[in-house]
Formats: sequence, C-alpha cells, structure tokens
Amino acid sequence: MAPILQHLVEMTGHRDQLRLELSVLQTLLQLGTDMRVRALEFFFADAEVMVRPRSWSEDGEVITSHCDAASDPARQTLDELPELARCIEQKATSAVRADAPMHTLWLPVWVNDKAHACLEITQRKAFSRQQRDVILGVFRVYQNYQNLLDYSERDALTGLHNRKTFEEQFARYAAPTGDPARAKDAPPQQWLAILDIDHFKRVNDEYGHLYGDEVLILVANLLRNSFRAQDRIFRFGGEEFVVLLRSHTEAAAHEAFERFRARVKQTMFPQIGGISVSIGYCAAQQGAPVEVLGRADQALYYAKENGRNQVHCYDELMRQGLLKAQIAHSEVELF
Ligand code: GH3
Ligand code: MG
Ligand code: MG
Repeated sequence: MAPILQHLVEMTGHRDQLRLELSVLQTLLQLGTDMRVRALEFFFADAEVMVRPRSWSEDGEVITSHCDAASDPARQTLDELPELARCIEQKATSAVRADAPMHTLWLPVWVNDKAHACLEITQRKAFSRQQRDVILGVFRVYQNYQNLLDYSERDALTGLHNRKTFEEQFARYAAPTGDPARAKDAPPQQWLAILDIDHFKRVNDEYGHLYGDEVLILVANLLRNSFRAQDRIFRFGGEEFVVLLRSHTEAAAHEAFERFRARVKQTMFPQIGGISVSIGYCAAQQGAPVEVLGRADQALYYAKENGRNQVHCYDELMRQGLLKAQIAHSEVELF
C-alpha cells in the first residue's frame, strides 16, 4: 500500500481526538522533506485570543505538550501571527506566509463556525500546487473524521460532552500538569462536581417533556457561560451534569460552584419560572474516577437531604464529621 494511504488508514483507526491529531501530523510529515508540522490551539486569556502549540514534530517524531494552555510559556497572541489572524477573521480555509527562506501554510479546523485549532506546516521551499492539493486532501479527511468523532462524544440534546468521554478526559485532566521541576508555582488542583437539578421530575410532570428538555438546554448554556474554557463540562445523563474544574484552593472552587448555583436560582426559565440545582464536589486528585464520583455524589446527597439549592464539599463535610454521621444514620435505617 502507498505510504500515504497507510497513514490515512492508521489515522482513521483512532477513537481519541489527541491521537487523531498526532496521527494527522505524522501523515502530513510524509508529504515533504525538511518539513515541520504543528497543531495549534486557540484559547481566550485576558480578553485576547491566544495561540499555543499543542503538538508538534521534532526530528521526525510527533510529540504533545504537557502544559496547561493558560500557563504555557510557548503561548502567544493571535495578533502576532497576522496572516493567520486575518484568515480566522475572514473565516477562510487557509493562510500562507512566505518569509524567506521559510514558507508556512496554516489550515484552521472549523467546527460550527468556530476555529478551535489549526494545523501549521513549515518548510524551506515554496508549496507546489500538487503538494498543496495532497495536503488539503489529507486535511479534509482529518476534518471529516474529527467531526464524526466529535459528534459521537457529545450529548445530542445539549451539545456537552457525554459520559462516554468522561473517563478518558478525567485521566488527562486530573493528571498533574506541566513539569513540576520547571513550574514556578504549584499547579492548580483539580475538583470534580456533580450538579443535579432539584425536583426536575415536577417540571416534566407539570409542563411536559419538551419544556423539560428546554430547561436542560438552558442549564447547559449557563454551564458553558459560567465556567472557563479549560474547565470540562459533561452531561452525565438525565438532569445530572459533571464539571471538572481547575483551581488553586478549595475556597476558589467553592466560589465558582456557588456562583453557578446562585446564577441558576436567579434565572427565569420561560413558562416554568425558577428552578434550583444542588451541587456536591470534592478534590479530584486521588483515586479512580468511580471513587472520586462517589465522593462528590455523597456531598450531593447531603445537599439534597438538607434542603437542596446548595453547594457542599465532600472534604469539608468529612472534616466536620457530617458525612460519617449520615452514613451511620442510613446504616441504622437499612438494618
Ligand atoms: P431531586 O431534587 O431529588 O433530584 O428530584 P428530581 O425530580 O430531579 O429527581 P429524579 O431523579 O427523581 O428525576 C429526574 C427526572 O429527569 C426523571 C426523568 O423523567 C427526567 N429526565 C431524564 N432525562 C431527561 C431528558 O432528557 N429530558 C427530560 N425532559 N427529562 C429527563
Ligand atoms: Mg438526578
Ligand atoms: Mg434531580
């Protein structure tokens, strides 16, 4: 089989966005000599669009960054790459820069009118027509496949990540970030929260399933607008959502979840009026995903048992001895 076909077969065999990205870079590397490729990630920081390399080629190998986007020393503003900035603004499919002796080709990855990432190819000679055609062909296969993968990872109603993707993202997200030897400050801690809409069954019973669905979509939008781009939000099923949040302190994590709770409480939902959410969260560093989820769930259960519309931290409840008391109580009831 021709090497390029072999690479395409390998590329479309992946079920994970990051491996797919590494694989497309590896494929592109076959299309020229003396070529360098990078996958750039776009993100917001300090009200500016930033760019940073997420993975790149080095001596023919493709490697990926272990840095958090927001604290990546290799980050720069999009304005520092004016050709690319113009391309994004015009929603164009590609941009080039001939900065002798180097030639650069950028291919933004568009998803629903938004560019989240961009492939960058740099080489010493100008891109020939034929070379560009092949590169664009590979890129289109990549983009189609990526869209398909993205679709399978999202919940159809809210567009949030679904439960299927949680474990994989948890492993990547909860792992320590950056090189601790190089980091000036300690990396932020990870927190996991489970959010559950209070008395949601009543919404369905009183107004019907379609109105219930509308509430779920609006709550998902509130979630997207309330947390930062580097936080991860999932719809876990029904009216339950999970947030993976980065924060240096428990107090700051609490504040973020509390702000969200208050925001839901203040929101008027069409026809239905007000609703509320209960939130349980815990530190996410220790244990398998199921153990961490179990701890957050205990804190959520405590919130539900104590009047709903509140935020509780598992670690704090343990410090206060409140969860032990509750478990002992339920054991008495059980037996
Ligand atoms: P609590 O405060 O204890 O959480 O009460 P609740 O009524 O929210 O809890 P319960 O788990 O009993 O009810 C959840 C309801 O969510 C039941 C189910 O019909 C509804 N539900 C689950 N998925 C969907 C969905 O996709 N759309 C709609 N409209 N309703 C859903
Ligand atoms: Mg529930
Ligand atoms: Mg509920």
